[in-house]
Amino acid sequence: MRTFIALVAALLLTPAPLSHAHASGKPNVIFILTDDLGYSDVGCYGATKVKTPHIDRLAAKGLRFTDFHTAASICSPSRAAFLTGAYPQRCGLYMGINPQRTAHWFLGLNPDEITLAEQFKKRGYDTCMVGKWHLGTEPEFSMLKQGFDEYHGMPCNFAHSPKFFDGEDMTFATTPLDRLTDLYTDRVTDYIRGQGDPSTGSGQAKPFFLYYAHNYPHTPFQAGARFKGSSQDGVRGDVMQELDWGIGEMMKALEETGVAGNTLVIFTSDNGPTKNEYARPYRGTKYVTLEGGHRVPFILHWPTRIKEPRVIDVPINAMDLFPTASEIIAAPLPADRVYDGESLVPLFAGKALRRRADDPFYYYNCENLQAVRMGDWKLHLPRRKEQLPFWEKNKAFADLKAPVLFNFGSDVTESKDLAAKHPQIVWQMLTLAKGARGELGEYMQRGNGQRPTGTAIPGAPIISNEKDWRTVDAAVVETIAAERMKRYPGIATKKKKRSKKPKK
Ligand SMILES: [Ca+2]
Repeated sequence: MRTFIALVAALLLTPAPLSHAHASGKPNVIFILTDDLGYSDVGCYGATKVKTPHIDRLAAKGLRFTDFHTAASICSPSRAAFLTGAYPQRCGLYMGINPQRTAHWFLGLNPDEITLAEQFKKRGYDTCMVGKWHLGTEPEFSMLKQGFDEYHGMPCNFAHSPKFFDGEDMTFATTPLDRLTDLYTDRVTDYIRGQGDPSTGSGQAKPFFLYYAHNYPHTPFQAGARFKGSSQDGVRGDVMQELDWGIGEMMKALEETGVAGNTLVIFTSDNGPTKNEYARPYRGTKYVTLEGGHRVPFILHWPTRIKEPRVIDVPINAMDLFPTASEIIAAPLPADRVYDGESLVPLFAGKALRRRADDPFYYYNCENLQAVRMGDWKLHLPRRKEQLPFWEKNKAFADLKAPVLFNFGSDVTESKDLAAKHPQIVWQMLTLAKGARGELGEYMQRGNGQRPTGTAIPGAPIISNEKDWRTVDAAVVETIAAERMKRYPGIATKKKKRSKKPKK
């Protein structure tokens, strides 16, 4: 009897089928990931020098989160976390991948990782990626082998490689930066129009997942002719306004094909901006674990399921995307690995998440665990210079001898150290940090929950910081160099030119 009641209750609690869904009942999902766009870079988050009406409209009709955190303050690890649902340290991709770097050219997101795109494929979706990949450039790490049916874009930072691809074909040896938003917008809108077929009356043949990872406002950037001088914030502002325009064109294509209602659009960024003025009111920038590096806009827009627009201050993070998307397409989470996030679906209807507000969030910078969040508390952990990644820009905390404790309740700018006043909280958070290091590692220390980094050369050393490459055995270095020469016969000449300035 109890079983029967439980069954009836379960049936009653099962969410109603999605209305206005296309034939298969599955929603489309578009994940817009901008690059180096900070907390106050768009109008609805406080921008004053640029106008972003299209992004603002998504927020005004959807959910706008004010306490969203990326899993890293630089590109590659942040992207790995979005796509795998795991901390970068867990999925093995915690370094900033640069194909020009001796220690990194052969690394990437492990092909054994299950990406978001692969989840969608399991449920019969069409998958497409437009934009920047930055999870390895060797063929072993291609996005086309990680669940995406098609690809169009600039896979790396311009400084790493200026090439533009359509699938595996290079269409520009040097991407015309002033046309980048146009190129992306054309492909995104063509893709949407090609999917939707309202003339059949039954909508699309297949639902789609589109990962739109625009390279802007990461540098270098140029605005298209129509946007030059359009903003009050120079070229960067013009580029922001053009990016916003492109999102407006994308929404238009969804509306024209009749699928806007049942398409979940996610808008966010991979990390904070390079200048603090775009991260305000938060302290810090990209490259650091102060809030400016991790706290960015996060907007969900889905008219058929998110009926009541709201601003939500519940702390959420990048690892929540994977379980959220999996739940809405009814794809079970793979049972053979740990997921670090939680589905945000309850928030759509104003319900609470399972995790408590004081469950910890860990701020790693490459292999160095630098801060822990617990409710309103944030503890910056002691650290030594040698633990820091080379891109670290937080000079104030570069050689931190004692923990520094902030409380967001009274201090969003991380400026008043309360560590001396709250030794018990400090102790509790140091204990959490110790546990995290045991599982997710620390500089020169493996954690028991870390999965292997993807490598195109099996058995090659995984070195996150180029400076430590010199510790690698000479014979191993030679073998790897030989493989590189085989793959890139001209590499020696190029290396000379590049050796002056290491790039992120
Ligand atoms: Ca970035």
